[in-house]
Amino acid sequence: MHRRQFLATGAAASIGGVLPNFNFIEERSTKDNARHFSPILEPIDASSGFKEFHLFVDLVQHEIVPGVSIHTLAFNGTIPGPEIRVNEGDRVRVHFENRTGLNHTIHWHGLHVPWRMDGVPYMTQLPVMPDQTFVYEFDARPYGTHIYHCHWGTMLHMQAGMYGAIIVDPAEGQTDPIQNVFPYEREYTLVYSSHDTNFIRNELNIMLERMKERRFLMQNGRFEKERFGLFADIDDLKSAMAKGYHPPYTTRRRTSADLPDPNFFTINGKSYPETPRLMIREGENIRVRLINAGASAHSLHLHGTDFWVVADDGYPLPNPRRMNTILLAPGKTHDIIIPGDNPGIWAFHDHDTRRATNNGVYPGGTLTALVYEDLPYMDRMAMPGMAEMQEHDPAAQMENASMEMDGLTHLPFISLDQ
Ligand SMILES: [Cu+2]
Repeated sequence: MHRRQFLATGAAASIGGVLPNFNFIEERSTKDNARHFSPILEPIDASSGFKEFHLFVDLVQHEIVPGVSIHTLAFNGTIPGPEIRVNEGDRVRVHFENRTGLNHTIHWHGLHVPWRMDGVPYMTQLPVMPDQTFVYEFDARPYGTHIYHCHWGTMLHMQAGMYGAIIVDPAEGQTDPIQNVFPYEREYTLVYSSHDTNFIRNELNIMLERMKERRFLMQNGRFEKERFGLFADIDDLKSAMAKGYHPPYTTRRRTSADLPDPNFFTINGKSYPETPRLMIREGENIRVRLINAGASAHSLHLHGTDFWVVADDGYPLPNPRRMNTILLAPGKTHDIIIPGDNPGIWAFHDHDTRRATNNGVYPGGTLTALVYEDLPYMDRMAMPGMAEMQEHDPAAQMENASMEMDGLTHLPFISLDQ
C-alpha cells in the first residue's frame, strides 16, 4: 500500500467512522491569507467631483470549497462583490451594469441615500433590466460598516452571491472614532452568508426561463402584467382576480422542502477549510468588521480571550461592551476589537454547530481561527497528547510514523512564513 493511502485509511480508522474526514488548519502565510479578503474597488474617475465606481452583475462559476462549485450570480465576478470604501461626505456615483438575463437592483443597506436611489424595485425605481446600466448617486453617510446587495428577488439573489461590504470611513482628514479608543493597525472584513445550492440552481433556471418568456412577450406586444404579478394597486389586483386571476399564494403552498435550507455557510464566499483567518500579533489590537449578508443568524464565539464590541450597524458604541459570543442576525453589522493578549491559535466559530458543516458534514462552514503570527515555532509544532496517543494507539503510531517519512513531523499547522 502506498504511504499516502495508508495515511488516509489510518486517519479514517482513528475517528472510528465511515465518513472521510479532515481536521486541520492548513499551512497559510499572512500573504496567502490576504487573498481570502475582498479586493477594494478602485474608483474609475475622480475628476467629476464624484467618487465613481463600476459594478456589474454576471453569471459566474464560484467555488465554495474544493470539490463544490456553483453556477451563480456575482458582482464584478466575485463573492462577495468587491469592498467599496468611501469617506463620509463623499459624493458617490455607481454605474451598475446588468450583464445577465435577469432583473436586479442595488440597495445600500445602512446608508442614508435619496429615496430614488434606495434600490427597491417597483417602490423606488424600476428594476435594472437585462443589458441596462443604472446610475446610483448619493452622498456617503453615515460613517461605519454597511452592506450593498441586490433587492430584486432577494431570497434567491442575495444567497446566490449578490452582496458586498460598503464602508464609510471618516471624512478626509478626520481620525477614526474607534481608532481613537482602541488604536489598531490592521482590520479585516468578514462577510457571512448561507447558501442552499439546490435552491440556487433550480430557482436560477426557473427565473432565467421566465425572463426569456417575458422578454419574448414584451417584444411581441403580448406582455400581460397579471402573468408576472405586476399591479398598479390593490384595486387593480382585485379587478384582475374578479376576471379569473389567481395570485400564486392561493394556488400553491411552498413548504420547507421548497424553501431555502442552507447546506453551505460561508465567510467571504468560502467555507472551512477555505475561510479567511484572523492574523494577529501579541500586543496589537485588530478591528474585525462582521457583516451578515445571509438569511441565517450566526452566534459567533471566540476562544482564548474576549473582544470589545465597538460598533452596531456602523454606529460607534459610546460604551464598548466586552464579550466572547456575539449574535450576528441577518442584515446586521458589528465591529469588534480583538486584543492580542493570549498568544496561540484560537477557534472563532458559530456556536450553532449546524453552521460549522459543509453539506451537513463537520467540520466546515464558518469555522475559522484567530492566529498569532509571532507564536514561537516550537509552540506551534508540539501538539499536546501526541506522545500519549502514540503510546496507546498503534494506528496513530503508524500514522505518525508515515507522516514523518513524508517529511512532516506532526499534523500540519499554520505556516508563519511572511
Ligand atoms: Cu439581483
